[in-house]
Amino acid sequence: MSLSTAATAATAATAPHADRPARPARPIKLYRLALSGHCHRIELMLNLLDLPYENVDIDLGAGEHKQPAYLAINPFGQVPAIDDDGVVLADSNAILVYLATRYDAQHSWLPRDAVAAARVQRWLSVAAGDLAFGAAAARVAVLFGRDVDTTAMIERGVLLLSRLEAHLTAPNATPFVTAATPTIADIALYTYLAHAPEGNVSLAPYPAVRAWLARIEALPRFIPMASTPCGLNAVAA
Ligand SMILES: N[C@@H](CCC(=O)N[C@@H](CS)C(=O)NCC(=O)O)C(=O)O
Repeated sequence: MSLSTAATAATAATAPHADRPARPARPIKLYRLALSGHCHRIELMLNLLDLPYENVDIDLGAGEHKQPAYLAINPFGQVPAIDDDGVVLADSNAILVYLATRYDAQHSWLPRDAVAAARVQRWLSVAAGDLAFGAAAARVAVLFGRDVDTTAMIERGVLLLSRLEAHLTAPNATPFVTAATPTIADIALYTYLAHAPEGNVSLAPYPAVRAWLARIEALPRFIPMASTPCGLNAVAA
């Protein structure tokens, strides 16, 4: 191979997604549980990006997620996972990164700027930590009638909401969590915060958080996750 040929090949190899279509050739398979916020964040992102997809419901109640067929898709035995024409990925935040990087030509959902990208990652970590083990865990316990003490989960959810309220009302606050336009950080945080009352975590004391949730719900092609008559929703009904 000549040097100029090698240089051309190297350029082609490093050009971002030069060989990739702007849209999937066929619908992306989303392995999911309809009541899972981790799964909803992917379905929401697929809709916001206007990508074709098909849901494949996994029966967690029957243990389908621990059977060999599904473990071949995600050895961790969890939903969500996707199959995009042979690209099989698990973990909701990893899938958000993939969808934004591969299909958002404007790079607005996951900015390429170092500081902006780090700010998005910071909230993805919050979604996988304080949110997952706080408000989301409390909701799962209530929803599935688990005999566990949810006090610490609820406290963690309340602390996160008060921190997010402060973040959204700070002098330098932006309409979305990290920017003037939404990013995958907003999507990772949205579902379990919107459904926090189902786990007995109230949104009432947090007007800025509620306004931010409403801004996400006003985005074109937004789709909700079905709400359940649990926790504070049961009290309100
Ligand atoms: N880090 C994972 C967590 C996913 C997760 O916890 N999924 C739950 C449903 S919401 C699940 O599959 N639970 C079954 C299990 O862990 O055995 C992600 O972000 O996708």
